Amino acid sequence: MGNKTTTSNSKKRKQEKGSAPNEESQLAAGGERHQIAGGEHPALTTNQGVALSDNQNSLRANPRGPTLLEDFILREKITHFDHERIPERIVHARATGAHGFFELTASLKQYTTARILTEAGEKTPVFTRISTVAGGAGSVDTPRDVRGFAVKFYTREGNWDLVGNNIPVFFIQDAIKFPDLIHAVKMEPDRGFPQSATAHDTFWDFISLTPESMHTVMWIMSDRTIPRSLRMIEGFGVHSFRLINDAGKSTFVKFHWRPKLGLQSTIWDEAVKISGADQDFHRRDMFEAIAAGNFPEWEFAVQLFTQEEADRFPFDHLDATKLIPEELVPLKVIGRMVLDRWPNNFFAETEQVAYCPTHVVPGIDFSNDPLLQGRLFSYLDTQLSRLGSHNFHQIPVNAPKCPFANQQRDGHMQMAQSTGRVAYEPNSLSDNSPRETPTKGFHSAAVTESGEKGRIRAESFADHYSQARQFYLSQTAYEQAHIASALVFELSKVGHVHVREAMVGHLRHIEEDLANRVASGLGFDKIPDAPVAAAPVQEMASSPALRTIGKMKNTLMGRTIGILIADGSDGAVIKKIKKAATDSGATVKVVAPKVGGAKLADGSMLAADGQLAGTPSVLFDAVAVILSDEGAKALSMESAAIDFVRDAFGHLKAIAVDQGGQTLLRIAHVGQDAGIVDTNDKDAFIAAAKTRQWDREKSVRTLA
Ligand code: HDE
Repeated sequence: MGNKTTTSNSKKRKQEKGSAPNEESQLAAGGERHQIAGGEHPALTTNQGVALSDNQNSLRANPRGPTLLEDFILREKITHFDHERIPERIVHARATGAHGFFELTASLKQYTTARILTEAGEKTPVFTRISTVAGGAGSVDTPRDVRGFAVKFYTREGNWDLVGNNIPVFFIQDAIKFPDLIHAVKMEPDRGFPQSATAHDTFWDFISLTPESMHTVMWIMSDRTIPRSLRMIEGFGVHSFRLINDAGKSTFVKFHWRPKLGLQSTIWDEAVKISGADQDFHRRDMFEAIAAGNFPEWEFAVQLFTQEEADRFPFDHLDATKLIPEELVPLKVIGRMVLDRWPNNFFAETEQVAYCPTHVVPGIDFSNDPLLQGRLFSYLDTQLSRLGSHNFHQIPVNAPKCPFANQQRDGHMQMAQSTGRVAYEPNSLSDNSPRETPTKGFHSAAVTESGEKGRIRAESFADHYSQARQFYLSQTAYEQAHIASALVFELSKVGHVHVREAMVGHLRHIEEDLANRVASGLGFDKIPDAPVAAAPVQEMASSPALRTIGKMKNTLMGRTIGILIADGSDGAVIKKIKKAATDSGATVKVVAPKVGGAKLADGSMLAADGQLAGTPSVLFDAVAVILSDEGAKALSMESAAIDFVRDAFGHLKAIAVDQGGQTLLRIAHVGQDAGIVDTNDKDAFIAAAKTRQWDREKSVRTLA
């Protein structure tokens, strides 16, 4: 018989930490442990606990003959493998998840009975999953896309799922349009592309025919949808919800997450290149941050308002295409979330976690937002097809961490063994069967509903442009240019000219100057007509809170600096820059032509964290280029080195250079500005590394 792994059996059984789950199968397999390559291992068994003697060869009729049907070991292994996948989510398939905790810092006792929001100082475990929307599970991390922001709070009163996005508004007002929206944005059904991109005909065709999407279009064309890190995005519950207090009084609430590291985005060209350099850029960033103990953290805040206040808003808060400006209803910070534990197993947790907006606890209730109302149906339905059973709540990542009991029984993959003869309520046969809890149980808000039934869009939902205009006008000039350029880029990928024209027509209602810039970027010789607006455009106060640029924190915490070196680099300069960066909280990575490292001027070797060809500057927030004259000469022949500095410059990053570094910049035709700093001035470099060199942008690309 062919190759066999040699195993020497060890009779001695050792009680090991973490071996408990395998204990039974080990006993079934004769309690034997096998020694391979010096370690002690439990017996490899079938799912029935039968030890395998050979995991390298299937059972053959003779050494060169057919494989036998009786090989139950082969069949069990292959069949299980064949069924390893469950359907991926139709939206939000690609994601990163992590465990952590939520800590309430200010009580909302006056507004709600929900214990998670009333006991300041109390910590509640969470599982948070951050996703892209359009791409499949294996797509890249950095397309232009909304990010899902879903948090499962395992409260003492049941699970509460806050299933939101990193953008506070949505494309559509009514759930009945969701399948159309998603069919339009996903890869086109006849050709199967583009994967994970809005820049194609069907998406913009749908959008151009859906004026209500214009506000969200402004957000997705902004840099919010190309985040630098999942640790640097905001989160929003989007819809209005209700809080209910012990007197039964309800107050409307919007939920917000604000990242401790501040907001930061990439430059579009940078995001595109990151997709090539590291498809898992965001997942890896989160993994490495948690492993290093730099736990991602967000503030949790609420906007609270009454029905009377809502009646005075110049928009309808039940319309998910509208937000409530912070200047109108300020945010009240009431807690924080820290993600401090990576899942043990990606499939078991990040893939199988099942969020449902219907998962609320007593004291929290829904509003009449017609988008939310549709979601209240969709998520449970989705879980049934993805996870295959009504018992999905028994999967550990989904199970409440508080006791739960009812008379629901049996079903596919039932794990619980309920006891006793009673499986109904009411009953008089059991003293300890679960009963309803009239006072503390879940109550819906007592609201009076009246009016005529029908398939009607409320008139108060008719204003589609005012907040889109407010968003655009609230941005800095740099951000406005990015929005205009993103629109030009996306619409340039649309083959149908009438769709491009229709979009520019809508932009005229948002801001005439924006429409002109996009029309010019698309090469139109005349500006298309604007469609008839369903409601007049209102002038709204500028809201600086809607910007990204001002929300970048003046820190290097959570950021990474790359140092490019080669043979002959000056070790003392490298050390100085490295220390200044790490003292400011940054992570530092050394990049060299060979991963083994470079031989420094003093003859010592410095190992690299990345090889130049595979570690472009797009992976860093700022770079230092520390080279000897010979090193610079050698690197001038390497396109990866030229790209390293050209891209760092083009992506508006600070660059620290010594004399050799300057030589490389010259060869790469990289100009000089305030963001190019001598390595002798480490403080100037650290200050420049904390931001982007926005003023440089006009010198490196033509924006719309
Ligand atoms: Fe979702 N959405 N959605 N959605 N959504 C799903 O549920 C749906 C909407 C959001 O990390 C699905 O379990 C409908 C708004 C996130 O597992 C599905 C409508 C917002 C996630 C579904 C919406 C979201 C989902 C697919 C229109 C922001 C990922 C897999 C009424 C407030 C959760 C799943 C995770 C996932 C339906 C609109 C956020 C198909 C019908 C608005 C973050 O059930």
